[in-house]
Amino acid sequence: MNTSTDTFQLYHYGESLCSQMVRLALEEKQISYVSHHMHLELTGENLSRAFKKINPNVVVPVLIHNDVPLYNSWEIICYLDNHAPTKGTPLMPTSAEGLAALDEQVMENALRGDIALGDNFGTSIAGASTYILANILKRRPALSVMWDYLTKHPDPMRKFAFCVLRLRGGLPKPLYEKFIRRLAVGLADCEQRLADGREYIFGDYTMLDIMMTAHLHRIEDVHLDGILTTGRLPNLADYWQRVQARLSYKPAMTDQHSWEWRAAMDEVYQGQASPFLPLLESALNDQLSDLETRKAAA
Ligand SMILES: N[C@@H](CCC(=O)N[C@@H](CS)C(=O)NCC(=O)O)C(=O)O
Repeated sequence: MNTSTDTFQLYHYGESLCSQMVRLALEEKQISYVSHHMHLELTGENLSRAFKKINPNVVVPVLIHNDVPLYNSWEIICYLDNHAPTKGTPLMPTSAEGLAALDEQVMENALRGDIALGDNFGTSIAGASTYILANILKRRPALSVMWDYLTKHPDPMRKFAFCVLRLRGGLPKPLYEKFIRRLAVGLADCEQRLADGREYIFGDYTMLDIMMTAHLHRIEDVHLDGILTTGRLPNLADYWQRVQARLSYKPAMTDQHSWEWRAAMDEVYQGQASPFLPLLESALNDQLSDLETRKAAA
């Protein structure tokens, strides 16, 4: 690694889960970068011709390393760890359990474009946030939003989803219920992994903890964090405190909040718990009982 000539530029949005993950990785690896903070739904900046030259797929984050653009948050994180293996925190697991489970767990937590919303934990937490996106889109005239997404967004599923969000204020309710049930599966799984008192998901801190930090931060944003105080997820609740106490958390997460996202959160939730919290509680209880029954039978 030649740090003196290395330059990193990050195109990102304050509240995007994938941008948060890459910023956490950059902080953990102690790699400095030039920040290009963008707005997404508020202005449609990511659909502009200028940004399409940087990423024709119009999504953030994009990390540019010495003129080479890198896409996909989990691939960027692996790239950074490979590029600077001895700098900052190593992000790959060293335990046998971690090595065996990493790929599957990364795919479970990633915002993958090749599966439907709600088919893994990552896309479920993104889906559960869409009331916030709808509220931000409401700041712009419906016709301008429809024109932008229908003519400029390359992803057929997303362009349709953004129009539905602008016109209906949210996706159909059964979809949110699907997201919530999928979240219960992931939360129960993490609780179970942490149950032996380990500090992080695979023992030592890894890229999976980066992904979970962004997801738990989002659980707070969508006012589902009451799930951490029910007493059903004691290890995950402690883990959440632990990842927030890391030096990476403030610069990568809270220092990067975007005003329109915070305003939308306040307007959507009005300081109250999400109306989906009871469903999350009951789905989590089912999930935890199921895991206990399976453990007892093993
Ligand atoms: N697979 C990509 C997903 C990137 C992604 O979906 N980014 C979202 C924000 S988290 C985005 O830019 N959305 C804007 C849009 O689709 O218009 C990654 O992991 O980086």
